[in-house]
Amino acid sequence: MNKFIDLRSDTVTRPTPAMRQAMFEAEVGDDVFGEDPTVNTLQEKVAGLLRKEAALFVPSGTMANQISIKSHTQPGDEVIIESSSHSYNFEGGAGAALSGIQFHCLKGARGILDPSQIEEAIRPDDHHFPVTKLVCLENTHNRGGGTIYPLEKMAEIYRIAQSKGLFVHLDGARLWNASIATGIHPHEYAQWADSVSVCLSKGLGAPIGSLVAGTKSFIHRVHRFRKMFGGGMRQVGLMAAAGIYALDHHLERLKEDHQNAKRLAVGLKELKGISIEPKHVETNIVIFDITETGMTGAQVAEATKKEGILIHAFSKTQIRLVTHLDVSDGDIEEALKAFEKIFGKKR
Ligand code: TLP
Repeated sequence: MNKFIDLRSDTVTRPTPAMRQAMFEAEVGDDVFGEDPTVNTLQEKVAGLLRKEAALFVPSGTMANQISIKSHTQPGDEVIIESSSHSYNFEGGAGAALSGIQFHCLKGARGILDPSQIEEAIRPDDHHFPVTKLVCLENTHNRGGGTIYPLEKMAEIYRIAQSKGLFVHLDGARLWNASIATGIHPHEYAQWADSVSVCLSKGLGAPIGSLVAGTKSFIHRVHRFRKMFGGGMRQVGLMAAAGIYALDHHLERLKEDHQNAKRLAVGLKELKGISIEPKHVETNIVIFDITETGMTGAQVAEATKKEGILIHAFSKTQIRLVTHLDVSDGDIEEALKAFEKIFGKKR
């Protein structure tokens, strides 16, 4: 048993006994031959949820995003993206290394771009410029603090992209959180993107796995790149079974994570030197500023660790906390007590 309350990420969850049982019982086959029935069921289920023609199971969110980018572009193309997005910052430079694209970064408001910013960033058809080919969006936005992309903005961005002949890829690693928080069905978000990646290994609590969804011909192309990049897996129905279990049992409970995140934000706001706006906490991610505490992020992480709480220091001045399946409301109260011990209450 992990003795720490681990708020570093929602990726740290361990499969529950019931999920392990589902994995144990999974029917499997060789998925590189397309013969794993559990993988096929998961792919159909996710394609159905997102109302796309097809979906493909891949090992990670990073692979899901990068093979999508690769499938939409040619080397030298430009991809419009928000400057703090995951695909630009935290995927090892894969866009440049694997697809030969260049990113055109735009600064969003807590990760959310205005459609007019995208419209302005699209290059004219002139031989001096790279060809703008793709727009990447992230919903919820991780670095933005779990921010939800408003549906109308996504619709407007898609309209602009279509009118200029561009594709839209949605990094929906936490699209489930956006959907549970708003009551907007995942397919309503997915309709405003040509391709969507979703993760099973974050809030949903599966040990591994993401999917890419899109048209049949797009998924055919993505499948080739999954193979090329070494992502073809064999009896991986064991993992797909965990994903199916997660979709059937762990979706609705995301609202508990959202309540816990809000509780953290409200409690943190009472503490000395901490700057946070609880109304900005829309899902399961809490980001706060510690400049006024006089401590660095690394120092805070060390201090909370001594109290049994693991956190992620984004930078010298910013901390991120993520709530998830393995964190109870009691754990949140304990974490708040530890933060109070470190920072003290505001007077
Ligand atoms: N995010 C992880 C870390 O990589 C930072 C986290 O702890 O939040 N898109 C988004 C929006 C993500 O947040 C992540 C992972 C990914 C893609 C990549 O997924 P994996 O880790 O499965 O490659």
